[in-house]
Amino acid sequence: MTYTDKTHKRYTITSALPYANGPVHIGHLAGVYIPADIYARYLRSAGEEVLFIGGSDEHGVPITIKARKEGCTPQDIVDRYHAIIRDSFAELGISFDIYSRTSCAEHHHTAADFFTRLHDKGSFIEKTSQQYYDEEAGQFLADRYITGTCPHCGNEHAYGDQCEACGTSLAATDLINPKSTLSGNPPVLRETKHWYLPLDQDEPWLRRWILEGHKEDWKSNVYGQCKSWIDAGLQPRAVTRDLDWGVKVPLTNAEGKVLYVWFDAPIGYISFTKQLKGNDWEKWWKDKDTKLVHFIGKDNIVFHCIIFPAMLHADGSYIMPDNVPANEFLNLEGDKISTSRNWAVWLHEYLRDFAGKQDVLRYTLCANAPETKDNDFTWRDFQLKNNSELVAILGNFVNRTVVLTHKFFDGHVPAQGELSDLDRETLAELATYPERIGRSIETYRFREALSEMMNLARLGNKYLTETEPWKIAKTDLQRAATVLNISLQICANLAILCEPFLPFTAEKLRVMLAMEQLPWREAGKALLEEKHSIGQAELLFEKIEDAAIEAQVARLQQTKQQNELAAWQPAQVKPIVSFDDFGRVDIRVGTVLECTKVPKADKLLQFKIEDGMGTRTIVSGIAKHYPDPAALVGKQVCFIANFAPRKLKGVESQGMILSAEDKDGRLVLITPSDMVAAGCGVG
Ligand code: B3M
Ligand code: ZN
Repeated sequence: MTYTDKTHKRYTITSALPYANGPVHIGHLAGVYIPADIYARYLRSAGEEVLFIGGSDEHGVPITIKARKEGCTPQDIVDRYHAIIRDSFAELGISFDIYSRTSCAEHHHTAADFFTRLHDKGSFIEKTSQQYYDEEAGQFLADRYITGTCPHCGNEHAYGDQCEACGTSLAATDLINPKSTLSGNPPVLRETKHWYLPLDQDEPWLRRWILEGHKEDWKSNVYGQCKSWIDAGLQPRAVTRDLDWGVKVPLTNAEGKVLYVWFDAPIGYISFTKQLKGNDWEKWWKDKDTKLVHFIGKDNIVFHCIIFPAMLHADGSYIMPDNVPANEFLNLEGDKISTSRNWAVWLHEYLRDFAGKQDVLRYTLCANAPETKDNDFTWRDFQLKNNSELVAILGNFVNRTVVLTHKFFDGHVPAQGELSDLDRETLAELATYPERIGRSIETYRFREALSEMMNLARLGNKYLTETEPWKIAKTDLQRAATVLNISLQICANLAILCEPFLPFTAEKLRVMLAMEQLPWREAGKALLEEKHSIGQAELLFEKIEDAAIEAQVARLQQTKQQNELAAWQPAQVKPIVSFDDFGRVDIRVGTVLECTKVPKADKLLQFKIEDGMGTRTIVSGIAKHYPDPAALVGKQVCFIANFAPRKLKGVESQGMILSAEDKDGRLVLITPSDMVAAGCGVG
């Protein structure tokens, strides 16, 4: 039973298949998996027939590039990351009915058969064209094997299939100054044959289906992207590639060719259904009474709204997605999440550092989900959401109710006596929540749904504060009984209504209240019978201390520094100087006789140097880098002997000591590699 949709019998829910070239991070979770899981859990609770599909995308150039970098096979890469991704999803409670992978045999068959069917129907055009080839690597340069400047936005690191800066999908030949990522060389053009989906022919029905049919119910970001694609005029799109990793093109004249990863990956949704449902798979994909919903990030919109539907349409026997609730992007501490710069919170690391706190992450990411615009995750906000919402509102309400029930009624649900106006109003308000939350979820407004759920806990807290059962129990135990009965009913309702968002908390609540898992339709009313005996109070959430947050912030700080160092480039070379000009600078070696800090100057060291003719004093700004100046005594340094003397903090400096400035700003003294006579020249 749902509130907004009476026409569908069952729901096929897909979530984008993450590339198995790295672990998943909070951006993936907030954008795709948390909302999809909330939707699936809610519909199951509402008694609907649900199939929730996930799996790893194990083909494509991102995988082969990673394998090449690490000197292992693509299979090694996908085996490693598939396991990490699958296990971390399971630990976070993402309730897939199946989590499979596109390198498995069933998927290869299904994708190859799909291609063959379209090929036999004449749905493709075959075209020979000139494509980029790397002569040194001996290979065609598909997709990410080629980079260059985006002709639309000028981004110099656009890929052969897409510019990530402006989101435009590209053909490799569109790139300005193309370069092979294999050899770094400019590529040459070579002839090769490929199969194309003639998307230009799909325009009329796509216009009717999306632009006329889904103006109201698709999110405006999704609708807008589709409209600009269609309005710009769709082009035929190659669905094969010259690569050796992927699903082999099932034709005899196609040696060395595989299906384009974006052709085979969405078919994964279908092949995984087959793995799970056997012969019964078709109703999930072909019955008009099935509602198909794709959860994705905004960079996948064109593939799920135009290309995959065009493939399904060409086959002719499939249903179309009813909705594609794509999210925008989540940033981390104000910066774009980036796998290559390690600017991310990785799920498997979170689960290690915050063991048992899955629901805190689920809560924070849903509350901050980038539903209508890009959004930011910060560790401080994560701490605040835990401490002042989960602990202070939801946890506190449940804890007070359960503890008081034990204290005054021996852990038994007390009887509801005569109701006051406040009781009646509170119960009436409680009754409105299941529909309020349900409608928000059904219309993909998960943040709103979550905040409604918390409003019910707020209602409970307010009710306790106004009725003060801990005081009243001393004079009017019957009144306290009514209040705690109503509070317990709110707790029991929360156990149902928080489950899609916070499944681990829902489970704890059920144990605490000694209740079964009840369906959504039961919510809104009294659920616990008088005299029912509840379990012991247990804290639903614990405070997160500053130290835990500071450790995470420090790790990110360190990552930022590492990235800055990695991006470091030496300064430009200064204008040419002549031999004579250089000869005017008199550089010599001296031996350090004394070295001390200059009082009241935290940057300066004062050296007494033996220069072969006598001694001289030189002041140098390297104190921060040499905290133990006495240790320099006896070392040899290079200095400019004819540097104009100058006063520093009252000390006359008679020369300049040479040091190198490292890329992190650290100063290192220049020392001859062997002892030499003090005063000898350097040149
Ligand atoms: N692997 C792209 C991505 O992770 C891709 C999604 C496939 S869904 C069929 O952004
Ligand atoms: Zn661009």
